Amino acid sequence: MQVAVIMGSDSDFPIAKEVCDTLTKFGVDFDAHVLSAHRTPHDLEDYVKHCESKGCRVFICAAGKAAHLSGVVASQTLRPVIGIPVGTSLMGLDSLFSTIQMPRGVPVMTVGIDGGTNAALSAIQILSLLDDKFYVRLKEYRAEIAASVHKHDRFLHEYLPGVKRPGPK
Ligand code: RP5
Repeated sequence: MQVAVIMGSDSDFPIAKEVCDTLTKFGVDFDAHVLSAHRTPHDLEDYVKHCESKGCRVFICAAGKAAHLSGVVASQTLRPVIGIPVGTSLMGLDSLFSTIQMPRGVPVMTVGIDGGTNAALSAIQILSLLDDKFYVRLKEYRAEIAASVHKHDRFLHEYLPGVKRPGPK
């Protein structure tokens, strides 16, 4: 297992699914579970130990509200932990602050609110340090997203022929 994906509740699944879909697309070997820092603390601890024994390189944790999941996982491993604040309530600001504001010494790398895809990509960037295959796939992905922007730009100008393309004045 290269990456462990943990969500604090099944209600976080839409965001965790983004993570899992992206990891699948890049051919990452991962495992995913619903485990709560508050509701199943002992199971969470056991699972982090299990992941370490399986050689897990990166943890991705998605949680909302008083989002302590990433921080609790980070307290139990030296592997990088990527936190996703889920926008469950208060526009996600409660989750964002709970995830990002870690005490000195126990970092959590935090992506934007509901940033499932970017969390997966960050994990893949970490894995690319160990395996060039992921570096190559990331390069292809950047080319794909640039092509998609160009396609939409062409569409806009076909749809609105009067709109001038930005260019030198
Ligand atoms: C957090 O509380 C979970 O990560 C979830 O985002 C939020 C709400 O959980 P549920 O009440 O939907 O189970 O622990």
